[in-house]
Amino acid sequence: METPKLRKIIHIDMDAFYASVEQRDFPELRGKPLVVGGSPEGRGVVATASYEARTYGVRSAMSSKKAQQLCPYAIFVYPRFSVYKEVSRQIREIFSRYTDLIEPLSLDEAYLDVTEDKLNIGSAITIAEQIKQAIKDELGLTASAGVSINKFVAKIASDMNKPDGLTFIGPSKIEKFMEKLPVEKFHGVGKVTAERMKMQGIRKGSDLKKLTEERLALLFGKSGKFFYNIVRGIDNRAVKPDRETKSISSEDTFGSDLDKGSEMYERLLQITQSVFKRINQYQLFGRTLTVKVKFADFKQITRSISFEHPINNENDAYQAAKTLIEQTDFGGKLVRLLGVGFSNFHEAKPKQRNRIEEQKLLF
Ligand code: DCP
Ligand code: MG
Repeated sequence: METPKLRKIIHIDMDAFYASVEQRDFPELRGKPLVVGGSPEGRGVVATASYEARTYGVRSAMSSKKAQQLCPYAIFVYPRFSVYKEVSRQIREIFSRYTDLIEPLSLDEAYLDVTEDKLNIGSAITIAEQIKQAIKDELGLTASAGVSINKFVAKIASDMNKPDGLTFIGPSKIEKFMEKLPVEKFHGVGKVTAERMKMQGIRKGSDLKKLTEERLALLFGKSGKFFYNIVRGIDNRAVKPDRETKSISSEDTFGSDLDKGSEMYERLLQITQSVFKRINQYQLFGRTLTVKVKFADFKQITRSISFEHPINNENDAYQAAKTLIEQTDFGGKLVRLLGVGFSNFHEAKPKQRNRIEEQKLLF
């Protein structure tokens, strides 16, 4: 049997994205601890921090109050989303010189499949080097790249030598690499799942590898099968070009069904927070909120609500999710799964208008 051709996948992620753009455009901010988002008076949360501020422990999603305490001399600036969107468009234009198989994950990161590249360069490492150089020369910014044969490993690799890194993990190294990888680095493993895994003695890839596919499916639902394959270096997910994001959601199947109301609300809050993290990264704010609850008897209920304006903060989202979920049997029955999703993004409108304008130009 012919062995299938190995793919060449690159994951690119800009370094301290919003903060680097600010330092590029305002030279007086260079070399300084900078916080984008929030305010020194302690309102709001940090979107990102410059590497100088990170040495004090300032991180994305931290309250500005905490950031201010950790780094009293930090400079706070408001995000300029239109500029970040423009830079995002520019980096995608650079990617498109090499391949059309580009799957953006947020404004500052994307997967590229360069198994066949437009310039016949052949080496994914060389392509990653050239892309990083073009971003530096043309945009005055740095990016980190991960190169491997699948999306999962490429994404982890891009994070390994930040900033300005390039990490290649070849096929012969993948299984060993996966065995050593801590579980919290696995796709789909948040804090809660990582804790649950640790309670069962599962700390890294090699621990997951000892479990059968059935056992993993039982413990972790759909993600279980993914874990089974990925610890063996198998991730066949394709790089999907031009994916239009129609919804952003997150759900969690619990190891043991939840019976306490307080615990359910806590989980609902955690899930809402994890969805919001991605919403912030995409800068896509939805008008429609959907919650999903599956009870121990596998009965599943989804409830949606649409607002006139997009939901742009975590608190409003959580309150709305709470109200929706209280309209189900929530509280009266054991809960197996909770999910929160957003759709109906306000971005969709301008896009449609553009299309109509383009059509007008054509006729
Ligand atoms: N972002 C946000 N809220 C978060 C996380 C990120 O608004 N909780 C925004 C700001 C970041 C951008 O998304 O600049 C990209 O997110 P990354 O996770 O890639 O973080 P950075 O690019 O800032 O840093 P790194 O160098 O670690 O990639
Ligand atoms: Mg980044």
